[in-house]
Amino acid sequence: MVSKKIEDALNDQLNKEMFSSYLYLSMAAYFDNINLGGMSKWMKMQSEEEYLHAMKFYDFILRLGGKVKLAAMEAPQTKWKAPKDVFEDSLKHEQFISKSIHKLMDLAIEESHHPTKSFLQWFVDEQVEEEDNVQQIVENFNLIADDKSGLFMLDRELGARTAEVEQN
Ligand code: OFO
Repeated sequence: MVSKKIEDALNDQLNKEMFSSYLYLSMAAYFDNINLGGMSKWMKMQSEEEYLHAMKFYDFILRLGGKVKLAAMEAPQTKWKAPKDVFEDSLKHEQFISKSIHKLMDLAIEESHHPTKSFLQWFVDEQVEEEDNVQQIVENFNLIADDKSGLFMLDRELGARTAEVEQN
């Protein structure tokens, strides 16, 4: 059993995760267009991870006996001035998603809905990791500044990303 309020909030987060997937795919396309294949690969993997996040919400809503409602998605940003700006926007986006997860957790606590609290804890922890990962990349960009060989190296490093094992 789940209240309409929690069901709506879970669906809202499902849609936010789907948008995250779409946004990261748009970021990947930006990097492909400027021949930074490593950064594009990183973004594509991030996009896939976000899709899996959305599916966790999808499955959980159904397990609660609720209804999945997919909503219209806004078009993601497609242009950036420089590679570093993309990762800065990614960091801002993750901070926005963290806030949204925290608000959802507040609602689950308010409504004493223990299954949702337990389900969301994974996302609370995951957001700490997501923000930290992107923050580190932004710091790498700060270190290399305008150095083209540094950009090349960072592209290679980000292209070496491998899939993380999803839990839960
Ligand atoms: Fe789903 O963690 Fe990023 O947005």
